[in-house]
Amino acid sequence: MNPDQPTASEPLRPLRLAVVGHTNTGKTSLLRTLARDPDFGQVEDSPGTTRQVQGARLLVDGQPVMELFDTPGMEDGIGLLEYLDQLSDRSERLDGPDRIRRFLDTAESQGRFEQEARVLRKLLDCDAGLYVVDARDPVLAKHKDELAILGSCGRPLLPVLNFTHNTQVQTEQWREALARLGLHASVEFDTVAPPLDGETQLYDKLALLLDTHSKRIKSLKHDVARQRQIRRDDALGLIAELLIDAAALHLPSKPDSHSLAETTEKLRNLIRQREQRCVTDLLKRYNFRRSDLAAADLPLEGERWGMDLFHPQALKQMGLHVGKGMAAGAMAGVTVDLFTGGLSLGAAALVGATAGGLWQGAERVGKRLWGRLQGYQELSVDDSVLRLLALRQLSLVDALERRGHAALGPITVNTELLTGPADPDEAVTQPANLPPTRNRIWREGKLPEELLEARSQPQWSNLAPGFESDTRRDEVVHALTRVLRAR
Ligand SMILES: Nc1nc2c(ncn2[C@@H]2O[C@H](COP(=O)(O)OP(=O)(O)OP(=O)(O)O)[C@@H](O)[C@H]2O)c(=O)[nH]1
Ligand SMILES: [Mg+2]
Repeated sequence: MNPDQPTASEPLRPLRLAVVGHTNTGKTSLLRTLARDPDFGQVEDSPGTTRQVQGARLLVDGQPVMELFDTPGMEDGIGLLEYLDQLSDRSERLDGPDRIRRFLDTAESQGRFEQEARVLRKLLDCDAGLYVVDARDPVLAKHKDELAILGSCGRPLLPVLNFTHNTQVQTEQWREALARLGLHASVEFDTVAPPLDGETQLYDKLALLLDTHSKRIKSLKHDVARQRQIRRDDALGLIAELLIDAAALHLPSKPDSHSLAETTEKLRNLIRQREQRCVTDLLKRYNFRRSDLAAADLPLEGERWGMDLFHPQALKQMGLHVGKGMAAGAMAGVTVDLFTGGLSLGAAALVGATAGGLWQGAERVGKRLWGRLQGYQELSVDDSVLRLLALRQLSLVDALERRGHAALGPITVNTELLTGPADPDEAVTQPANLPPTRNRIWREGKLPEELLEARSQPQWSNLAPGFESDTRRDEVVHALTRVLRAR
């Protein structure tokens, strides 16, 4: 039996969670991040943004396992607690949930406390609540009072300490205040830049708190991890496709300098557009919007990572060695295969083919060499540009994996953190979960065999007429995906 399958003792319906808390603490943002939906609800840096309850459903294998409900912020906890105390005076010995229900029948719940009533009604209707805290706030009377009210609904509450990336957080003060109210477990989160294991921690604590639903919560947790892995593999597959398209691209040019310059620009533009397409595909795969980038410098323009692929500075920034090709000004980033004459093995090497590869593909390659005999030359991208493409896209994937769907700011790619400084003797600050040598291999090591093979197969490039995919190309893309994963 699958240990993640809900047992007979677990209810068949999805677990229902109300996301509650003071106004403007990031409740809607938390929902966006957990649901991976940047369009969920409305997020503003002002109180009272969410006015109505709205839900999102999380599925595992097409089956709903959890329903999350966003609620309006609590605004007047102090006033409401006073009012509830008065209610208890009149109707004695009501327990917490009954007292709340009594309140929900009063006219005040339609008037002065309308927002709070919506929250409490939803919490009573759910199995548990996530209490979202802006951990930058000091713990004030209003928070204590609203917690007392929420706690009296008789539903387990898991506090989520949000904004934890901020340096001004009052985590200890909050933990102490929460413990005094009997809330001993809490999760630290940041909906804008959630920790990579943030959801795992959240679901683990929730499973402890909600014993009877624990199998379903664990199935969600495992699914989140599985989907993450699948997303990453898909992303690396997209990068592998990009690299094969770029490595295989060869454009013929007449050997005069005007034609060479024109073909160079054409080649560069094809590669730039192809990189942009990869960026768009990656954003889509991670469920981010293109406007997240448009808000900032486009990734292929502007400063830092956004620098043009063929600008020598872009290579330096990634810690890449600037080779001769890049230094050659107008033709920077482009390799010219010079024709020296004859169908010799030397010519084969110039096309970038191995002897075996050349003769196997003699028909096609023959045509290319014929072109050379006619006085044509072939342009292809420099190795260092392939390296830069790989590094930039890998950095983007890392940035997307660290970005919450609540983030409103532009996507920032921290190139230095990912590749290390240009000088290998300098200390390299690597995020703990990245293998330290992964990107260094792209900077310094031998180019993967798969790219060398692609160089000898111009028909593998989807960027030029004559594109022909075959099973070998598919194999090479898969092999390169594995290389990208390992590195
Ligand atoms: N830096 C940072 N900003 C956050 C985080 N969570 C939310 N924000 C920002 O805080 C503001 C409020 O976020 P919302 O998600 O609208 O908060 P809310 O609790 O739903 O607000 P109401 O619906 O008005 O009660 C927005 O500007 C968010 O972008 C976080 O973890 N880190
Ligand atoms: Mg909201």
